[in-house]
Amino acid sequence: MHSPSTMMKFTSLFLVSLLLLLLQCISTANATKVSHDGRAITIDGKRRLLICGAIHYPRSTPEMWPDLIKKAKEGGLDAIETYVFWNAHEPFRREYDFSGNLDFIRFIKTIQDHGLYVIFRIGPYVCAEWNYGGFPLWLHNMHGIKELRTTNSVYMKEMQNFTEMIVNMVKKEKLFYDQGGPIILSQIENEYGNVMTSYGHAGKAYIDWCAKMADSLDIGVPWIMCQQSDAPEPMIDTCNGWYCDQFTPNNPNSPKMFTENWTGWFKSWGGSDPYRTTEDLAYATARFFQLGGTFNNYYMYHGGTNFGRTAGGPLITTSYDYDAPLDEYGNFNQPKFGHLKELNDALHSMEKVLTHGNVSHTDMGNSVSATIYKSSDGKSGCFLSNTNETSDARVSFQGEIYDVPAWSVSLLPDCKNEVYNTAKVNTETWVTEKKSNEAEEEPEALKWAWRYENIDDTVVKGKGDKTSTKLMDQKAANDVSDYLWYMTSVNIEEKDPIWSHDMRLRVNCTGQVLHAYVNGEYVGREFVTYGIFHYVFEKKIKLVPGPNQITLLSVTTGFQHYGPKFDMIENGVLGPVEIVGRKGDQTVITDLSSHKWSFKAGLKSIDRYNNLVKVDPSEWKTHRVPTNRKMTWYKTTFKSPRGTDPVTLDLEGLGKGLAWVNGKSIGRYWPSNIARSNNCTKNGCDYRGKYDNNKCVRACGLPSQRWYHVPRSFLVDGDQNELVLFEEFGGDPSEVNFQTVTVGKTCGYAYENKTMEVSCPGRSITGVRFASFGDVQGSCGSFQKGDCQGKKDALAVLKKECIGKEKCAVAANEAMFGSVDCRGIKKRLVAEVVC
Ligand SMILES: *[C@@H]1O[C@H](CO)[C@@H](O)[C@H](O)[C@H]1NC(C)=O
Ligand SMILES: *[C@@H]1O[C@H](CO)[C@@H](O)[C@H](O)[C@H]1NC(C)=O
Ligand SMILES: *[C@@H]1O[C@H](CO)[C@@H](O)[C@H](O)[C@H]1NC(C)=O
Ligand SMILES: *[C@@H]1O[C@H](CO)[C@@H](O)[C@H](O)[C@H]1NC(C)=O
Ligand SMILES: *[C@@H]1O[C@H](CO)[C@@H](O)[C@H](O)[C@H]1NC(C)=O
Ligand SMILES: *[C@@H]1O[C@H](CO)[C@@H](O)[C@H](O)[C@H]1NC(C)=O
Ligand SMILES: *[C@H]1O[C@H](CO)[C@@H](O)[C@H](O)[C@H]1NC(C)=O
Repeated sequence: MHSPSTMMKFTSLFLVSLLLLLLQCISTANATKVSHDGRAITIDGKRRLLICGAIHYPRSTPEMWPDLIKKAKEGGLDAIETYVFWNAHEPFRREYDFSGNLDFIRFIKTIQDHGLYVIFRIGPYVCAEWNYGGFPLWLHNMHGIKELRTTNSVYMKEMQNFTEMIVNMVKKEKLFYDQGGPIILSQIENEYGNVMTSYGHAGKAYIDWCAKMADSLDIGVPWIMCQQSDAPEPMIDTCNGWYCDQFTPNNPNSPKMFTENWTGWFKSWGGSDPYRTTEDLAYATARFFQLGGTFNNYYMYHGGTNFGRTAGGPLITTSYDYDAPLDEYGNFNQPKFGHLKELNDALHSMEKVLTHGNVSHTDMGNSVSATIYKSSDGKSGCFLSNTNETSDARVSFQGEIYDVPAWSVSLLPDCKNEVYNTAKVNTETWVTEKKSNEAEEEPEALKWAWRYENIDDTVVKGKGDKTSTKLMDQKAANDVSDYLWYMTSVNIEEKDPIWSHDMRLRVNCTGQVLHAYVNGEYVGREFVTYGIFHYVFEKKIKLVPGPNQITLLSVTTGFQHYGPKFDMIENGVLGPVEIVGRKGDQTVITDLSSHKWSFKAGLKSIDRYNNLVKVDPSEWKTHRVPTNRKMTWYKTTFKSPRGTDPVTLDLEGLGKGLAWVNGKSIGRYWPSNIARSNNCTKNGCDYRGKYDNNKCVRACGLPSQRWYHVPRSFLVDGDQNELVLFEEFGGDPSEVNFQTVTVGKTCGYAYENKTMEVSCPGRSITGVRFASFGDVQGSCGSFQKGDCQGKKDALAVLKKECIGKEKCAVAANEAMFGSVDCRGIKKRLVAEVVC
């Protein structure tokens, strides 16, 4: 007989085991918390419309992350996407770094804290305009490795080792979705489909192995492979590009996903500044969803900065702004941010019908079409698109009239009211400006100390730490520095046939910059032109009878990061290296390529981690600061600019080199590299018609990059901040100064019956330069009144409503601005205000 108490115990035991059983069932179901069908990614069994944005953690700082992510959430994103950067984490084999801005676990947790998901693209080949595509150089140099990204067992072992370690780190912190974390998708390899054929049969075998290996890691969320039209199951094939509306995944069970929707483009040394219009980016995104897409990733959402030596090659600038919705400094890039926010919000309001509804398309002629999504609960959502590049359309749809401008898409979430059109921008345009250091009333010029880099060992003595009779690919030096010295000695006598009064040194160069010295004397330098990958250096030299010391300094600005077998592309001085003698019209050539060469990587004052080596303070001189001296160090102290606006360093006047603030590398600089391209579009860029990276460019004839981001967290309060520059080419530091980046003026727009907003973040509106309600012409900075405008004085209305406020919202209607008939032309309220 059981006593009541045992009975109770029994019952509770029974209940507990029932509960455990139940929990077990649930956790089995949890194994597929994130899954997908042919329509969409599903989370907890629900189809989702997901809008993501790329933010690469090493391109900002942990102090910037919360603000960037908060803004991304405000912009209507569901998820942040990032790559993992192998060469940053494992710069030397089995020597790891996850500190500071490499603390990707902290990055993921910050995203989690803001309630967003994470798309975790491990790669570990990442492209990303990142040095060597993210591969560590030691990998390339390992015994038994020839090519990367193919069925090479040494490579595969290392790739698996790193991938597995990263996955384990993530699992340990319980960051995958089925562990309660924010990561809903992961990626293996990257855009391999673009290059696979160049690997022959091995290519397919390799990508199948990648899929198996990834799958075996058992991460509980789906894996994706972008640009991989034959992605083996269960990998999901996704699309990267300017437009993905025509993309269909290879498996009917895979949803249509746009993993890289390029929001702009990167910049190159010697190139001008490419940008992508807001209207066209919104158009590409809206078209993608109109035609069945359910997952979009804006690449980049925040581009940021290539600190240190992380920029890709051969010529990627330190700024990786990308014309993204958040600019390099983390500020809103308006109108792009606001216009996409409205689009993202409109799309989210249609989530259910877009992921469940039946689709029908109606061709309305002249490239106009209507798409209707209808779900079983009677709800519907519609798109009207006009893909004609020149002709605006006025269409009748379900009894209503709609204006659909050329190359635009309208969203009608209830199939009746147009809440959004990609070409009708209602977001203000911010014009940022740089202000000089406000720390002092009248900023004094910076006081410089200077010293030379001691290069006697290489240019005079020719002392290296490695010798060979073969010229060396700069990658063989394990990427410990931008600088690699090539040294040889040539014995020459006056009786030699080569001897003449017109002798030249000729070097076939594959690196980005070459400096040459003969017998300790500088001969000259040359650098690669944007768009051309190698050049021939040829300069007159003076030799002496007997031994002559020839020293070449090859400088990289980042190793190749993309292309078929990009990892094999050589960089540096690979020959021929020749001495060319001329006697009358006779030319005699001595080839030095297979001489005995010695090599030395790096400079004395920079260690292999790109940190500054401590030098005796007495080496720094303060008198007669030289200008136009190459291989020169400059140092100064400065006051941290007041306030919280982002800080930038104006390096106008300098040549090329590297910069550190308080010991932290802010990257390579090269303000003397001027964009020669005459491709700049006068009067702005027409958003209509297919975009590519040459279509819209600005800043022709200007330095590719004059300003360099100094994150606030690199600075200390007060005047004890230190800036150190290594000037490789020679320059004049007297104009160097720190500035803050703020919004200088803003232009607001609103079509009739909408609300115009203008704002001066952190300060107040001080003036109104232009205001009109009617058919305004021109663009921000050059507005002109049209033929018709409201009867009231728009300027006076704006001044009254806005001056003294940080933000003001004004209704664009006749009640406010007076009646006016613009005979069919859509009226707009347009204003330009000063912050
Ligand atoms: C990676 O390789 C090292 C040996 O070089 C080994 O100790 C380590 O366990 C490996 N890591 C993984 C995740 O396989
Ligand atoms: C675009 O519109 C113009 C003018 O109506 C027309 O001539 C042209 O054929 C259209 N193009 C396309 C691709 O529909
Ligand atoms: C969607 O299409 C299917 C197959 O054609 C049909 O059975 C279903 O009734 C449709 N649903 C709606 C809401 O139209
Ligand atoms: C110069 O270098 C380039 C790139 O490495 C190579 O293609 C070319 O053949 C070289 N020129 C000569 C004359 O060897
Ligand atoms: C200029 O534009 C053309 C085509 O639009 C392109 O082929 C070329 O590469 C561009 N040149 C530069 C320097 O960007
Ligand atoms: C704006 O609202 C007014 C008053 O409701 C209306 O008469 C007018 O047609 C509207 N204009 C537009 C473009 O919607
Ligand atoms: C996304 O947009 C970029 C341009 O911003 C474009 O190059 C890219 O092809 C688009 N992605 C796809 C998958 O089409």
